[in-house]
Amino acid sequence: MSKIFNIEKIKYEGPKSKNPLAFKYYDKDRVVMGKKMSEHLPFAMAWWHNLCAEGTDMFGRGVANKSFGKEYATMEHAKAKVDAGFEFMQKLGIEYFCFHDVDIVPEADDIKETNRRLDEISDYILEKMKETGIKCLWGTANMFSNPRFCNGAGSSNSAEVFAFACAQVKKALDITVKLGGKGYVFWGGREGYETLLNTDVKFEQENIAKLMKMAVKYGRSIGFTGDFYIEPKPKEPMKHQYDFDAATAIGFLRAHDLDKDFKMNIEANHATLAGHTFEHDLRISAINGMLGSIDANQGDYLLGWDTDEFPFDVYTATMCMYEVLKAGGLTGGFNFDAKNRRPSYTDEDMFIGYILGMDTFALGLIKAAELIEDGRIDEFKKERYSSYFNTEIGKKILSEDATLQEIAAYAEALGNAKLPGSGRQEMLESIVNSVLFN
Ligand code: XUL
Ligand code: CO
Repeated sequence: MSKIFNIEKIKYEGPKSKNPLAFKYYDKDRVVMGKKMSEHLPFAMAWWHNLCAEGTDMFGRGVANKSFGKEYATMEHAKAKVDAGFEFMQKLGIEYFCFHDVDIVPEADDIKETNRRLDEISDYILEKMKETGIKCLWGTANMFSNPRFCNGAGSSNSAEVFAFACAQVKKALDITVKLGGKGYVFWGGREGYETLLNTDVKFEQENIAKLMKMAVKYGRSIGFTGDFYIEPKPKEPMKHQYDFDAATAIGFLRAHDLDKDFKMNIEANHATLAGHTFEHDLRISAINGMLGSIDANQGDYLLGWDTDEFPFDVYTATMCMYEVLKAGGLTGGFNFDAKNRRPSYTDEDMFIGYILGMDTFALGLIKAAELIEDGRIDEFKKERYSSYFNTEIGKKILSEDATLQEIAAYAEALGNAKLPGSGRQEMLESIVNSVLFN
């Protein structure tokens, strides 16, 4: 193994360990509800945050050094990132990675040269994948950084820019297929608007659907059998983004006949920006048969933007894993779309961030399984709707031939209704606490 990071392989040492460079809960072979933790939790490294982002923000330049000993924006640097990334994943026991096209090579002025670089680097990545057994979870095209995408990609007002979006999606699909990626993501980075005064929403949405349809057709023609994903986000960078949340994205996919090829990639911090909980968007995806993959991170309730923090909140991770277990698992995985805080700029911090994230989800998995095995929440929920199954009027309502008049006549004959059973929210919350902190 190369030696870019002066850090040993991270081991499981158990909850009592005080070693910051050890897992406290993620014990990959531990069996939970009949499956190994590593099977429940296919973790992925996000190329962009981990190997590219240096902590630049609106007020200051980077603090972390991600040169890995090479000159930035060169192919030597791109290869050093591959070396660093694979060493990092091996040392943490992470089996997957996710990438944007421009995370893996510096973008050239001419797209033909960018594509040549992508061919070169993907050969190099493929070698590393064969050597290590590490796989690609999903790929995507970054269609939000280049100034040409200032008005969006598929939603751009410029037909020429739309053509460049097609070229990028085509190449990103080629590379994803070459690397055996399980999925392909569309995060509509600038697919939205700043003001309705200059925007034809219907036209823009139809064009996005057109781009996605062409991508599906092309992807299937080159042998991509995985899922396409929409990653909903309500705002940032645009004031309003079209893939606002899971419900909106699912409606869009159905309206454009794309729902057979697409699923959701739900990001925790995007759900909270939309005014939902993470588990809400997971549930909405799951009940529509569209829970595909997860971008595992967390936001900050005091800040109104996408802070992409490493997940630390065990309550939320437990609720997430409860949804995932109930849905029978993910077809995708858990991609840490997360970055260290700007002042945490050392190599050690990179590892500690992933250890925190992996441990938080491992703990969430253990606790969600306990909640399910405890059974009180499921039992309560079942009982709560029981009047539909154990009363005549309930059965009538659920029957195929129910009519409004007949059911209304039942209510009129009764004159008044009893209050529905108590929601017992506090009791349920107390069950969650007792399972979490037994
Ligand atoms: C941005 C975001 C992206 C997508 C991939 O908020 O989440 O990094 O995950 O384009
Ligand atoms: Co994301």
